Amino acid sequence: MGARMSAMTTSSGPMVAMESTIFSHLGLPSPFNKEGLERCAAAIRNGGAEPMLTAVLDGTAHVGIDLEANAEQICGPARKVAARDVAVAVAQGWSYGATTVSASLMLAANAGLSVFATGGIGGVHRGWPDTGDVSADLGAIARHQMITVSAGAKVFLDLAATLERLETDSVPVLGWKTDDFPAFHARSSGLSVPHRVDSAEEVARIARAHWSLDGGGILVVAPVPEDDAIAFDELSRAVDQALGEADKAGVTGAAITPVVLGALADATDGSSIPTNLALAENNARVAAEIAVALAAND
Ligand code: PSU
Ligand code: MN
Repeated sequence: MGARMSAMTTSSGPMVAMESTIFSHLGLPSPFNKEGLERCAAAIRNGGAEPMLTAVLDGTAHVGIDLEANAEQICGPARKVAARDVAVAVAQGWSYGATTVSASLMLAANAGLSVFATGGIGGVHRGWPDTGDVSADLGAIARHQMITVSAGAKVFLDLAATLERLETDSVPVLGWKTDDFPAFHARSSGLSVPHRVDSAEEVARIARAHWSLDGGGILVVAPVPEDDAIAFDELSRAVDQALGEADKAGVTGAAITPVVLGALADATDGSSIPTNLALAENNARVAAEIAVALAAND
């Protein structure tokens, strides 16, 4: 028997896939997660595309969920579902498996979508030579023929090593109207992107060329809007503090990201949260623009 899949691909127009981890209790605290979900969905709709949230609900893998009817559950407690967990969550009938970037890409690509919006991707963790902790997000981005829009990778990662890994995996990393690799809450990490793009049409042309050569995924990195950004120095100090706390608490593996994001909110007196919402909304807006350009090219 195949996996229970539900793709609400009713429209044949432009669609943008979204992950659910960021909107669950694992991502943003209540009530900001609900606000984030509404703002991202509205940004995609206003851009002329359909938001397609991914999640495992009662053992069914969804791509496209009625957001109004299911907001309570989506913004509630969840088990984290990365690509390795999707089949288990379906087969064991998990009530709410919140999909990370890797799981969302797996499901959305399977449903025939081409564009995905998230906040910040996972990547190579600091200290990875000892722990081997490299997010499954990177492998999924490389593998699936999808365009992922993010505000760079989460800032507590080893960003230089993350870019190296993306190069090794032959992922085109495109700076959205920028030459700098963004650092999630900050507009620049001080690292350069290999390529810059200045329009959605340019991204669509690159995607078509990449896919005609059987290439995998493409990563578009969009810096957080200026008004909502945190300065890199301030952010670096907060990150060091947050990582120190996670280390003291003995957190490892998949639990690290939710714990560090929480500690980061504390270390910035909560200012990382509106920044997180603003960057997710901005990514959703950019993703919709790209989805529309891609559909026009069909
Ligand atoms: N960024 C956020 N909140 C999150 C995540 C990213 O602001 O909750 C999630 C995403 O779902 C991402 C995941 O795919 O963290 C990566 O987790 P890990 O580092 O364990 O692979
Ligand atoms: Mn990990």
